Formats: sequence, C-alpha cells, structure tokens
Amino acid sequence: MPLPSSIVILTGAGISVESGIPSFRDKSGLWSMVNWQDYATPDAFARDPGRVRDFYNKRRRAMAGVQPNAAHHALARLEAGFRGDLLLVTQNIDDLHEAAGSRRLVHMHGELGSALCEACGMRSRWPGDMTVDSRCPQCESAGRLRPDVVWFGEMPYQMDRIYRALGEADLFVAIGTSGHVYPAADFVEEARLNGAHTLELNLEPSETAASFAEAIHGRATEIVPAFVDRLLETS
Ligand code: BV8
Repeated sequence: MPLPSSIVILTGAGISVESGIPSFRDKSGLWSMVNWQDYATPDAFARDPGRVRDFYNKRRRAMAGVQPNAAHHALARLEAGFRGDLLLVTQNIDDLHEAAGSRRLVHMHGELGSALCEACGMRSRWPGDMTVDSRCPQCESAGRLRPDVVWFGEMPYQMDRIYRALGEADLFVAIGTSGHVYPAADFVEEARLNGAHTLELNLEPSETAASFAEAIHGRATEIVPAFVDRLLETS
C-alpha cells in the first residue's frame, strides 16, 4: 500500500463490540432484540416518545464504566502520529473514540450523550436520563427534547464535510461495519471513484466487501493496532 497523504476512516458498531457494546446485526445485536422501526425512526418517536427516550436512556446508562479498546486507542495514535490529513467518521453514537483521544471525528449518526431540542434546535450535552419533563437548557421548553441521534429517514450529520474528505482521500478504511446502512455504505464507492485505495478491516466480509481493494478479517482489537503500526512505520 503506497504511503497515503489523506485518510478517511469509517467505523461502525464492530469497533465497540470488544468494549462490551452490542452491535446491531450480529446474532446478539440490538436489532435482533428489538424492531428498529419501533425505536429508530421519527414516526416511532412521534408515536411513543417515552418508549424511545427510555430505549436511549438504557443505552446511555449501559455506557457507564465502558472503556475504549485497543482499536479505539490505535486510531487515536494514528491521528497523533500521522502527518497527513485524517478524518474519522463514525456511525457509532457512543463516545469511545473521544475517550481514546480522537479529535478529528464526525458522529454522522449523532451522539448518545447529546440532546436535541425540537423547539429551538439547540444541541446540548445530556449525560443522564431524558424524560418528558426534561427541559432544554436554552429555551427551557419541557417535553421537546429528543435524543440527538440520526434515525432512519433522517439526513446524517456533516455530509458535505464527509464527501469533501472522501474526494481528497487516497486511503479509505472501513472498520467494524456491515455495510448495510446508507449513505455510509456508499462511502467506499465514493472514495474508490476518486482514486483512493480502499481497505476493509472487519470480523468477516461486509455487504460491500466487493467494493474494497483490500480486506483484513479478524477482531478489531488485533487487526486495527497492527494496521496502524504498519502505517506509522512507513509514514
Ligand atoms: C438517509 C440510529 C436520506 C442511531 C441508525 C440509499 C441511499 C440513502 C438512504 C438509503 C438507501 N437505501 C436505504 C436507505 C435508507 C436508510 C437505510 O440505509 N436503510 C437500511 C436498513 C437499508 N438510510 C437512512 O435512512 C439514513 N438516512 O438516508 O436519509 C435523506 C435524504 C434527504 C433528506 C433526508 C434524508 C439514516 C441512517 C442512520 C440510521 N440510524 N441508528 C442508533 O440508534 O444507534 S442505523 C444503525 O446502523 C447505527 O447507526 C449503526 O451505526 C448503523 C450501521 O450499523 P453498523 O455500525 O455497521 O453495525 P452492524 O451491527 O450492522 O455491523 C457490525 C459489523 O462489525 C459486522 O460486519 C460484524 O461482522 C463486525 N464485527 C462484530 N464484532 C467485531 C466486528 N468487526 C471487528 N471486530 C469485532 N470484534
């Protein structure tokens, strides 16, 4: 692999599995336990906001004591040691990349620890439970807060910034994602068409495996540090 000057990395739930966070589509994944149509769509929230807030309250509480793993730390080490441009785009709503030290980071599907006010549009840090009585810190409206998470049918965040980075990247790496959800699953094609080398680091071939020039299969805590070591040695 030639030495890259500009890297885009896309992560999915698979990078957090070894920290104890369930993925979505693995056999014990979240969407095999609940029906995403009842929790991760604007209609679900309109139908039963309390049930949806509780669903995210439980996932927020489950983050207590959860630590980033060797794969998160390796990506933070890459950001610190890599002299070119690097953008880390995550589909995950956990804060494990930040906890490991990553800063050039986009949460394209939002964040578990953030609240969005439907009355004034303000986003605010929200570490605790969210209920119908929770008030927006900005406009003080009650009953108007929702999880600051991108649901199905909603536009993911910072897409312009992401596509600009994909246009300039000469290396695109997808880590721990099934390639099931769009538009994230299209990023590899976007990067490839712009001339980037494309690499998939995943437990098994994803649904978009055929689009990648190279693949390394294994557990993220093993293959991601090895990939970062190799890249930093050559840079
Ligand atoms: C939108 C909420 C448009 C947060 C989620 C074509 C183009 C555009 C859209 C679509 C399209 N086709 C269909 C659509 C609609 C839809 C979609 O993609 N549907 C799917 C079901 C086909 N997309 C959307 O609705 C998106 N919005 O397109 O808007 C628009 C246009 C104009 C105006 C307005 C709107 C929004 C998508 C975001 C939805 N939100 N979740 C939450 O509750 O968490 S999706 C959910 O899936 C999560 O966000 C998650 O991040 C995402 C992807 O899942 P993965 O991260 O990949 O996780 P998964 O479990 O699937 O896979 C884990 C992988 O890790 C596996 O491969 C496994 O093998 C591997 N693994 C496991 N353990 C390890 C490991 N790897 C390494 N080591 C290990 N130890």
